[in-house]
Amino acid sequence: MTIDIISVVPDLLSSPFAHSIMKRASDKGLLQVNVINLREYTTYARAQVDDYQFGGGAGMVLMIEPLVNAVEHLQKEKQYDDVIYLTPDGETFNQKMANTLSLKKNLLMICGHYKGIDQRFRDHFVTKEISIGDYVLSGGELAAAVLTDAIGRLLPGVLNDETSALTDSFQDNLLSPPVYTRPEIYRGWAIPNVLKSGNHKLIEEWRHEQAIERTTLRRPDILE
Ligand code: 6GU
Repeated sequence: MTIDIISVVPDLLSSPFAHSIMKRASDKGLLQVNVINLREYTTYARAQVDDYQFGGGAGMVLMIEPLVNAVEHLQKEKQYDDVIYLTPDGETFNQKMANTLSLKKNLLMICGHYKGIDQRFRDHFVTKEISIGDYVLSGGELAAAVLTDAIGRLLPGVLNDETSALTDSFQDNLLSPPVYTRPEIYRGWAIPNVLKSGNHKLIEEWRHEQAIERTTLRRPDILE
């Protein structure tokens, strides 16, 4: 899968995919992330990509022309399944959307900045608008990194243990149960006995109960 990300601050996206699971995904050739600098696609002087908004008001708006230049240039190489604009007024991202997007071949993400982007680009080029939550970030880059991570780790072969994405929180509308590792007792705090029982059926039952209890307490809204 490829994810292309258009940004005016491409440096913000140099590190998130260079480590850990995202690095493994790209080393294995399962996920290719390309960050595109919008300023390379402007014809305006001094690499200008934004301007004041018509009608007045504070804040700059990304101009349509550099965005279209960039998208149409990229579209010569590949066809995108979706052109995603990251914006606080988009649909709130969740695990189900990550699952759906992980089945696509080529995604293009557009990061806005300042007051956003010219509405005509949204009307004519964007196919999905996504937010990562009800708060405002200074740009779409961190949101694009969040989506790319959530999608990338779902690609077959990215995680070592293929079952581990299936047991994630949210994957079955339940939060994950507690987990423990060595030492067995720390400062007198012991791990639950059942985890040492060797009885896999009992352990699975306990984990399921814990997941239900945790979800009931913390996120009754997602419980089916
Ligand atoms: Cl996708 N962008 C920005 N700028 N702020 C956000 C967001 C996206 N999602 C939540 N807040």
